Amino acid sequence: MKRALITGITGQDGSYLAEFLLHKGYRVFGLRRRTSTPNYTNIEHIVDRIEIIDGDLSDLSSLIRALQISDPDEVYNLGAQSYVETSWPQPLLTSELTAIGVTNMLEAVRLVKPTTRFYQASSSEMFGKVLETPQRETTPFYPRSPYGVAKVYSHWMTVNYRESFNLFACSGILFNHESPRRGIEFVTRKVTNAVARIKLGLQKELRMGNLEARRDWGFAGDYVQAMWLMLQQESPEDYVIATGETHSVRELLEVAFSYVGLDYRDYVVNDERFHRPAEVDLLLGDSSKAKKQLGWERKVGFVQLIQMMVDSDLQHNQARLYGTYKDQGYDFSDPMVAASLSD
Ligand code: NDP
Ligand code: GDR
Repeated sequence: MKRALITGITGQDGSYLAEFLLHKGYRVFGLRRRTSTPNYTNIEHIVDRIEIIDGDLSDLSSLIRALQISDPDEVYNLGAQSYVETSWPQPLLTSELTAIGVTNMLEAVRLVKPTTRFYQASSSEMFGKVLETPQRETTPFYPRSPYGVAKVYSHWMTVNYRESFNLFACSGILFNHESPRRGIEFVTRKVTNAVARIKLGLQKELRMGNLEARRDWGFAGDYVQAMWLMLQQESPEDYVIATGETHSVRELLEVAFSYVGLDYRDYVVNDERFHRPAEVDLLLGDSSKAKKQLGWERKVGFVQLIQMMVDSDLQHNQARLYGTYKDQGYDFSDPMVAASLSD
């Protein structure tokens, strides 16, 4: 039985990857940082099948301990301060976790078990102000946020540990990938959640930033398979993982609102607070290397992805609404009540 240690297990990708590895028969260990209230929403359905180890990317000794306990064949380093917008007001924390945290993890692997295969979650944000379109493995980096800068550092540290210490270390340069488990502040989930709430009468408007930014959006469930494939190769390399399609935030709004029969122009309000000090205008990835060498291809398309997320947010918000009505004493066994609330 192969053993894997995942950092960022409670996040979007960590939860999909854990499911994927369990399905492959792995023994899965997950590093989680202590929080005052447990944050297991994404993993509650599998938490009894994974082994949780307390630790923090900023604490090398806790990572060494996690490596000793899990004794992994593969480490997937997904933990990070991953929200680009937060990286401006909190640049030092972002550097501490998203940059130095990776060196801590690489050091822990080198010191405890250097034969471990290591995956680093690199990002299309490293391309930033793009110097070539579509972006591929050889496109130069020009990050546009403290987050992007931190990811460039950690990307090159991973390459450096591969070349200096002969670690089997790979960086996956993943373009935006989303799912119903996406954090609520990221643009896709912010939109699909608002669409559901507006449809259900829980929200009146949606305040947004730059609608012209373009992203290459894929489904997280497809992308975690690519992470695993990278660690199954004969030699460690870096790969771009993307759909090869780009859409604007405005197109995202059109798809999400029209799915429930609404026009986004009736609800969206421009709000300066959501405009960034420096923007990444256009991302479009070329993942032909991954297709050729890993045999990887995305399965879920853009419209299908957004509709899946709207459906899921409708369900969540409806359940919450029903809960509220229940607390107020509504009788759901009465078909008239159920029908009036489900419209
Ligand atoms: P999430 O924000 O959903 O998850 C981040 C995870 O990191 C959470 O489990 C979080 O724990 C954990 N974490 C944060 N700080 C620490 C810390 N100090 N010590 C240990 N764990 C910590 O991100 P995603 O799942 O979307 O992304 C996974 C990785 O991939 C990240 O590194 C991200 O930067 C990168 N990436 C993501 C892309 C995307 O489109 N999703 C694209 C390219 C790269 P907690 O729950 O406690 O906050
Ligand atoms: P991004 O994702 O910064 O690409 O980073 P995000 O969804 O936050 O933004 C995408 C684009 O949408 C524009 N935008 C808004 N964004 C947010 N969050 N809220 C808004 O109201 C809004 N209005 C417009 C943004 O300006 C931006 O252009 C994600 C993260 O997962 C990173 O960790 C990862 O590395 C990259 O994707 C690839």
